[in-house]
Amino acid sequence: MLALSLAVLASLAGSAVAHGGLANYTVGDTWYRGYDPDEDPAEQLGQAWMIQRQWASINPIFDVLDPFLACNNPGTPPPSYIPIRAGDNITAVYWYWLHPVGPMTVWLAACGDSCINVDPATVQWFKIWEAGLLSGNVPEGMWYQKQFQNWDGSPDLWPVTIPLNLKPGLYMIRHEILSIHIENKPQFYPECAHLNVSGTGHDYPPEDHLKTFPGAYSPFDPSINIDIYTDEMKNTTTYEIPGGPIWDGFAIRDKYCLGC
Ligand SMILES: *[C@@H]1O[C@H](CO)[C@@H](O)[C@H](O)[C@H]1NC(C)=O
Ligand SMILES: *[C@@H]1O[C@H](CO)[C@@H](O)[C@H](O)[C@H]1NC(C)=O
Ligand SMILES: *[C@@H]1O[C@H](CO)[C@@H](O)[C@H](O)[C@H]1NC(C)=O
Ligand SMILES: *[C@@H]1O[C@H](CO)[C@@H](O)[C@H](O)[C@H]1NC(C)=O
Ligand SMILES: [Cu+2]
Repeated sequence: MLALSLAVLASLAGSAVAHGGLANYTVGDTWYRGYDPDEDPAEQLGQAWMIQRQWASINPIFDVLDPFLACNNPGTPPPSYIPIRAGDNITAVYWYWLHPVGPMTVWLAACGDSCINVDPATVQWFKIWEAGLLSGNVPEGMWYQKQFQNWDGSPDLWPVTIPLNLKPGLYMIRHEILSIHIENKPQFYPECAHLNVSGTGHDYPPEDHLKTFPGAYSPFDPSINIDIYTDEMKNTTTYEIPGGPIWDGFAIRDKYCLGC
């Protein structure tokens, strides 16, 4: 275990393995293999088992207006979907993650009849989950991004719940890690998969939760274009996660169904 983490660290020290990405998804006990940028694309693209959009490299996206901010580059769609019931968890698996500072968010977008011909840059995304600074100050505090890392060789697990009342259908799910450890040079790490959501829900978020990528973020957002190493940041113990409020489906149910 220790050996593995040292090996990982060693390999990270001087090489291109420096970032990381979303390798697999689990729902209950079922594992879904994601795209692997280190393997031959020809053996992955279009395979019946593929459920994740292609991300050609582990490198970050630096520009909030990058045309591939939604589902990474090139975002080639897979043929298959992860089946999941609304209310169940989907867990993103990273085999390692290094960067400690910045928010993590999860988004969904409805595809309509199929996700395959959908351009992730044109659909309406809504945020269903977020976590940022958990305690302490901005440069040195505990962020979820740091807390979710394991250094004993076990994978880093990121579970989120598909909103119980979400109406069934085909959706894209987008996991984004935003790393802000370099001054005024944010790094975005998005990956997307296709979901086939079942259940009995009827809800969908209101208009003000719907965003596009690019579009959801401003280059001038002080949470994105940020220098975390100033004296002021040492005194700052709050961090506003970009992209607006989350929609978890519960608020609307409670409004119409008091006592449910
Ligand atoms: C996880 O995904 C990687 C490719 O990203 C694949 O090689 C591996 O087999 C997957 N693991 C499981 C348990 O599905
Ligand atoms: C489901 O995900 C939530 C986070 O969204 C987490 O708090 C909870 O522990 C997860 N449940 C299981 C069974 O993994
Ligand atoms: C989605 O799942 C439903 C069953 O819940 C199934 O009937 C349907 O064919 C699936 N759609 C796709 C595109 O896989
Ligand atoms: C940070 O807080 C300390 C202690 O309260 C104070 O002396 C200092 O002026 C603050 N610095 C800034 C940049 O706000
Ligand atoms: Cu990196």
